[in-house]
Formats: sequence, structure tokens, C-alpha cells
Amino acid sequence: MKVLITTDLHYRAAWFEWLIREASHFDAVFIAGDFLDIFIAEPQTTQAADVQLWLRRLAKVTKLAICSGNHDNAGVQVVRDRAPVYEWLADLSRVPNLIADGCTRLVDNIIVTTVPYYCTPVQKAVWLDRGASLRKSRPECKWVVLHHVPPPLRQSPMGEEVEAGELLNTYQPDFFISGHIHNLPFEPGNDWRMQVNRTVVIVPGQLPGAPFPNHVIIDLPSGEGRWIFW
Ligand SMILES: [Mn+2]
Repeated sequence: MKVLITTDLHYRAAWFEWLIREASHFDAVFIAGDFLDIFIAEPQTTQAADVQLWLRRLAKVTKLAICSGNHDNAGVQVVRDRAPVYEWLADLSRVPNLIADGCTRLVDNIIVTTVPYYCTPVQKAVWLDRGASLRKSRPECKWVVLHHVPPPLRQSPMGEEVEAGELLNTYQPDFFISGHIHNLPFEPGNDWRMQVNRTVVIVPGQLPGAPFPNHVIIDLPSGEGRWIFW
């Protein structure tokens, strides 16, 4: 399975259009959160409506899996699966081909878990426990977790990074895909792909002024891939 991984698109229309154009070359696209931009004047609910349309178009081209980030808190949360998900993202779970925020799903022998940002670790366990038990019953399958915040991979990590690291160590998925810290893979000693215990952490990073979004192209389950940045 050839997958394009990107993150932190922050309401950049040109980047969504780029993805919609490129997506046909891939079996799936994974996006690790921060679809909206809370620092611009456009109301978040307007942004969310636009992003919904872009994601629906993208899911018509290829399989799509998404998780939310800290910028994606537009509108209200609804309780789905015993834990909260933003309604504008929960709506997308009805779209064919789209693994929306707060899901564990088996796709072509890959277990995909998408973890919402605005959840406690106990709430996140709803989906992570499901992924763990699926992997136990299907040991031939690799497990990919989309979680906006990466584990600690820099000097002075924040509390939410420590929490991400604890989840990673508890569940030890095969791949942990994150965004959030735009310059993380560019920091000395870091890379787009880093090993944390038995888990491969993938962080494409992002450059807000780039003509196309930073992304990783990877083969699953082998994990062979390359990083494309501007
Ligand atoms: Mn973020």
C-alpha cells in the first residue's frame, strides 16, 4: 500500500487542491491533524465547512484517514463511541473511503487508529484498546496510529508530548504518525522517521509558506519511504 502522509494543512486552500490533484497516485492519504487555522480572521466554523468539502473531494480520489489537532475545535463536540469528537469531523465518518477522527478500522491488512486531540488518555483508550485487540487477533497486520502530538523528540518537551510518549509506550503500535511541531524533523539529530522503542514515529513537519505541503511517501507494511519537503 503506497501512502502519502501529511499534516498541519492549516486551511491552506492551495495545499488541499494540491492533495486532491496528487491523491490518485496513492492507495491512501493520511493526515495528522490541524486542518484549521485559529490565528486567522475567518471564523472556525466557516473554515470547518470548507475543509469538510475538500476532504469529501479527496476521499472520492483515494482512501483517506484523518485525526484532529489542537486547531480543529470548531463548533460542538458529540459523543461517539463513548468519547468526544467534534461534530464537523464526526459528520465525515459517513463518507465512503474516509476514516474519520476517532476510529479504528482495518484497511488492506493495515489497522488504522485515528485519535482525536481533545480527549483524555482514558477516552483515547476507547480506540487504542480496539486497535490493540485487533492486532492480537490479526498478528499479520501492522498497526498505524494517527496522533497529532508526537512523543518527546526535542529538548524540553511539553506535557502533551510526554502524554503522547506514554500512550506510545503502552500500546507500541508499529507506526505512530504525528504533526503539531512544524520544525521537529528539521531539528539537529532528528529525521522524518524516528524509532521510539519498537515503534516507528513519522513526522513530516510543515513549512507554512511552501507551495505544496511537506509530506512523506511510504510503503506499508514495509515502512520504506522518502520525505519530500520544500
Ligand atoms: Mn497543532
